Amino acid sequence: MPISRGLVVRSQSGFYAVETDGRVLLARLRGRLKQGKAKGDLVAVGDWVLVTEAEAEEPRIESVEPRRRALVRRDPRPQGLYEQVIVANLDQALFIFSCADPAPKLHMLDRFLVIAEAQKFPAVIIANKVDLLNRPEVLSLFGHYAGIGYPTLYTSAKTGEGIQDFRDALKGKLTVLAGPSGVGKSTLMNAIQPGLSLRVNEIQQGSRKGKHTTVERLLFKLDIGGYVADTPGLKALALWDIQPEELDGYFPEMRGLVSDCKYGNCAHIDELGCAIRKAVEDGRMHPSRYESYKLMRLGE
Ligand SMILES: Nc1nc2c(ncn2[C@@H]2O[C@H](COP(=O)(O)OP(=O)(O)O)[C@@H](O)[C@H]2O)c(=O)[nH]1
Ligand SMILES: [Mg+2]
Ligand SMILES: [Zn+2]
Repeated sequence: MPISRGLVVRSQSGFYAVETDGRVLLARLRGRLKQGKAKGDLVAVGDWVLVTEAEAEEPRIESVEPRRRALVRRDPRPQGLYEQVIVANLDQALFIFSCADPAPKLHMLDRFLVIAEAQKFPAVIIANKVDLLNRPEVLSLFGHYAGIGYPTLYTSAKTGEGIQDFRDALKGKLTVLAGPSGVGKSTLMNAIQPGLSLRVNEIQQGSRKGKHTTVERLLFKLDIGGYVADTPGLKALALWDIQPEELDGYFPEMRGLVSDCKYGNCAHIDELGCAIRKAVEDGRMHPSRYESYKLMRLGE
């Protein structure tokens, strides 16, 4: 019985498209893999699997390789907490915002960055539409992120500025793209690969929390090598499985400072002797980042 190793590039309703040696097999999960009470998705896009092809039977996924990491969403269900795997083995997230038109919602970006920290994958920031502002204006919006440690690319899909860097950032990697609508995600992707029709993470208004729908998940193959995940609804990840007390650990620029706070359980909101507040006052933490922290900490 032929057996091959492949990458899951699409999943929908129990069927998985597995790319292997230039072929794509439409496979289902071998029954025995499903035994026991599942605490999470057994297979997801980005997983490496072994598939067998028996005659007169549809291809079967026999086993799934351990994941290096995954973008997950914890879903409360009647039978307990269930871990949805949105993308397995992702290498990075690219968070795309525009400098203007629409103006960047940096608090949303900061939420995304917290998710990346909590789920332990690297994040890259794309500041698109740099053609609409002058350089000092652009840097006043995004300039502080590089200092925190987030690589920041400045691009214009209109003038072509930074497109080569954008391409290099995607090359050979499995990337999740996210960003509000209208910032230029489709235009940027088209600039590096014409015809690529992404639905990508349009941030839907309103929460879909609790609603369990079977969504199709896709990986787009890039001609330059690598994949881009087209996964709607990143916002639904939200922050609800992050404890308020651990939030300061997901702001890299706060991590080294919290031990200097006067009180061990400091929330860094209005406590006396708070090292974070002091850092904001003397310019070591950006006020906008601190504002984002407070909003998240207070559950807003
Ligand atoms: N000035 C300018 N406009 C851009 C740029 N990139 C995209 N746009 C325009 O912004 C609008 C939204 O772009 P689109 O790619 O559809 O955004 P998406 O919703 O994020 O996919 C379109 O009218 C694009 O032509 C850019 O770098 N500069
Ligand atoms: Mg689009
Ligand atoms: Zn403090």
